Amino acid sequence: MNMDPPAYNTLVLSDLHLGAETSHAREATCVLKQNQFRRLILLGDIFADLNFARLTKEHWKFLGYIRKLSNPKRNVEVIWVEGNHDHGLANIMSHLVGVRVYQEYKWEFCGIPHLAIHGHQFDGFQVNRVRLSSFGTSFYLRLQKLDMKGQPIARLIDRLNTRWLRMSPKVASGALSYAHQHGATRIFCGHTHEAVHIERDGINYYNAGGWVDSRLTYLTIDEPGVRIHEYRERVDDSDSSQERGETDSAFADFTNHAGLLENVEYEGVGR
Ligand SMILES: [Mn+2]
Repeated sequence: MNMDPPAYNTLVLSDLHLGAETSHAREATCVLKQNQFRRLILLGDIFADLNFARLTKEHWKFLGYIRKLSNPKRNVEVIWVEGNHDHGLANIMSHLVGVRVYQEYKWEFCGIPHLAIHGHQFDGFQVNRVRLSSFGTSFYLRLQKLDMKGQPIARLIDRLNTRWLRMSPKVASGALSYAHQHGATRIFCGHTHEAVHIERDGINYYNAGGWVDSRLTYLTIDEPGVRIHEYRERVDDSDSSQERGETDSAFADFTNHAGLLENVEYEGVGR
């Protein structure tokens, strides 16, 4: 049909903030469909909060695709690392999309110890003042939405952006120290929504960025190394319907196609 998409060992994606109006769920689903990988790490804040009523059709489609990938026949290991926004998700996720949820995830690849952790652990503000800061985040996400509608509020957003990004070096430095303490040579975070790579004393820190800002990014890990990718829309990806009214049918699709039928299918496989 068409050429095989690039095959990676691991793909890392974070901060999709499903349920937020600024979430680029459709684009994230495209990335998963257009690439091949043996392991997928959802590195936290995939949900903006646990209010499922806010999920749109595209948001359910993303979850449906995760569920599909977690089918053992696919031979993809799907790992969900909890963030500050999807904190407390473990039970729901393991049932809803059939993936395991971790606080942090350690693995080895090419003899290199890897560690994935969302990153809010290294942001003093978040840890000490959880409620205030999650309010701050939803406020920030709402402002971005206003910006998308072209309201004259861009200056305030710029100032908030600068503030938000100030947290990025803090998370980077906390993560690098944490990696050092825990014997990891590569550490992967999200949380800051800014994709970066920083090397310090032989330890590499990578941030996967996010899916709510103008830059949509993800990481891949392979034998040659780690790469930061920026998602760019292909012409044939576009499908602008994102109406909340379609949520019910998207939910039905999710339970029918991604859920029950596949369970029945793979129960019969081992015989
Ligand atoms: Mn976060």
